Amino acid sequence: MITIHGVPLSVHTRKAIVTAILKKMDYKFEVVIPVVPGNPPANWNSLSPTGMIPAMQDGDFTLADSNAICLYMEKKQPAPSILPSDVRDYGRALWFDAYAGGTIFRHVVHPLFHQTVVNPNIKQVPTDKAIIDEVLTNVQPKILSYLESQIDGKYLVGNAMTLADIAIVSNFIVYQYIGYKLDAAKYPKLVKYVKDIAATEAYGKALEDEKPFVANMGLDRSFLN
Ligand SMILES: N[C@@H](CCC(=O)N[C@@H](CS)C(=O)NCC(=O)O)C(=O)O
Repeated sequence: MITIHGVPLSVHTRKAIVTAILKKMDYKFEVVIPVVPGNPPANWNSLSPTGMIPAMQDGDFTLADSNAICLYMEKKQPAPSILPSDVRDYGRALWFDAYAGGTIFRHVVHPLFHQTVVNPNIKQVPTDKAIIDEVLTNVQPKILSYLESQIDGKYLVGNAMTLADIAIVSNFIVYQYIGYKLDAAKYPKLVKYVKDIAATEAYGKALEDEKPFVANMGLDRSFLN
């Protein structure tokens, strides 16, 4: 059995969980909250050399990084695949995964999450409203417009859920948990796309499983109703 270590509501941990659920893999979950001092287990440094979540254990084999973990699961249990067979679709799925982590998370969700949740509630540091304004006014519009231009159907790439959908939508789940709304007038395709992927069986199960964490942190789950 695979053990996934992380926090279910983390953007990157959710990628591993949705992939495991989609592939009907035998997995269990261990909570590790890196931003809370003293929380990670004693062997955390060897499980996750960066200290970040998620990390995974499969017998005596360990692995960190959501991308590595998802691709490990893809090899271990190929069906259903999270990567398209068409070479261009394959390339685009990997691109969107990289864009999700390197651009959407790093430049939008991470700063918003830190300013609205981590700083005031965990680190007891005041929220820097200038950072939030910068993200919402100058950073986010280009990213959301780009995604709006790329959506043409239920899935971002091909005709089944891929790593691209798992990674991109995971960011917008957290974005909405912390109270930000996607403007349906400006980004109608993106709004529908996120809702439809979140409602798929595998994503729906992952989101259902993380309900207690969301409630515990006082986050907003109403957008899923
Ligand atoms: N490239 C990594 C990024 C992981 C990452 O940024 N994880 C965040 C949570 S979503 C984290 O661990 N943050 C806490 C920290 O930086 O200490 C991956 O894909 O797994």
